[in-house]
Amino acid sequence: MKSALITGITGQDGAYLANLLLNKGYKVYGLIARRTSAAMWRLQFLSIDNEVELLDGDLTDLSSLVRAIKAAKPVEIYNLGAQSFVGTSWQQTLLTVQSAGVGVLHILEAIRLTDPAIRFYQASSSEMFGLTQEPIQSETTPFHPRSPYGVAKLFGHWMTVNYRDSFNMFACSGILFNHESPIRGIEFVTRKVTDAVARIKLGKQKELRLGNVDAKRDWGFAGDYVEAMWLMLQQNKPDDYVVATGRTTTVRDMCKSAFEYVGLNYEDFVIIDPMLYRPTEVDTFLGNPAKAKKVLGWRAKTSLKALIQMMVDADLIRIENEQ
Ligand code: NDP
Ligand code: GDR
Repeated sequence: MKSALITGITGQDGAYLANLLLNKGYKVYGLIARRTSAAMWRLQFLSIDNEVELLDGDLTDLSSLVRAIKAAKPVEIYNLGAQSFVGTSWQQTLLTVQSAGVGVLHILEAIRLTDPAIRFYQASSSEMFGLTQEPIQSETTPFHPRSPYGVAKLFGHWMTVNYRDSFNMFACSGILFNHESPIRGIEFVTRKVTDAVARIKLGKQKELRLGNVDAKRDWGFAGDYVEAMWLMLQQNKPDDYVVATGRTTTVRDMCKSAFEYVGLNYEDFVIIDPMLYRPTEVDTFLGNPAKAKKVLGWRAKTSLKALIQMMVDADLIRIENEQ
């Protein structure tokens, strides 16, 4: 049985990827920094909390990574762990850089010290493109990150490329655009909206405060995107891939469609709060997934409308059960 190790297994993508790998017959190990038992809610949502093996460790602690790799003996490592909320990266900047940036170097070093044949996936981000001049971003688009998070991710991306070139490691970087799901963190805008829509519909909330609703993002479904991660590690050679839908939508239109789904008009509830604007913003992201389609045979299967409806439905059930 093949083993895989996932960092960030308690996060959105970690839970979906663990589910995918279990269904493919892998033994799945997850690195977990034991902070609180509440961290297990996503694995519980997918009913796999008892099927994965958890190993203590943190991306800022190199020796814990070496120990985890020795225990799991993985053929593949998926590095999904990071402080991933862009907004927080201006407040907890060093922490973000340590997990999303230097943490990547730690795990690459841990692989180099233990078993350099392990195949490695790095969770890179469209945030690395930032202020790029190209209206549609692909693997060849120049980077110009706009947030400390984006800068940290770019360090991790280049370290991944460098370890591939320097040590012939099978290291891939997936440059993923925004992807969401019913287990998306509540701080991200899609889930903030779908949770609020459900609460407003059920009479438990009166308004929704948002920041820059003119920002445009290329949103897909996390369940689709973890398949691309796995596919990258099944190829004959390591490479970098953009993973996106190829469509972009404003926060405003995403929000409008969530309210419309439950028969409400967003304009009656949304309040624009300048305090929620970021120090620097990226107006538009739009990815070109042509390479992933051609080489990996991957495409985004879930439309934004279907995704938002799935999230609203899940939040309605969750909030009703709270009562
Ligand atoms: P989440 O924020 O949902 O999950 C992040 C995970 O990382 C959590 O399990 C968290 O653990 C863990 N983590 C945080 N700090 C550390 C650390 N120092 N050591 C070990 N683990 C740590 O993120 P997503 O699942 O949405 O994203 C997965 C990865 O993909 C992240 O690296 C993110 O930056 C990147 N990404 C995400 C995109 C998206 O749209 N979702 C797009 C592009 C890239 P805990 O819960 O205990 O804090
Ligand atoms: P993002 O996602 O920063 O793109 O990073 P987020 O959902 O936080 O923001 C998307 C856009 O919505 C605007 N916005 C708001 N955002 C939040 N969170 N809350 C609000 O109230 C609000 N109002 C407007 C933001 O300004 C932004 O333009 C996500 C993360 O998953 C990263 O880890 C990942 O790398 C990138 O996607 C790709």
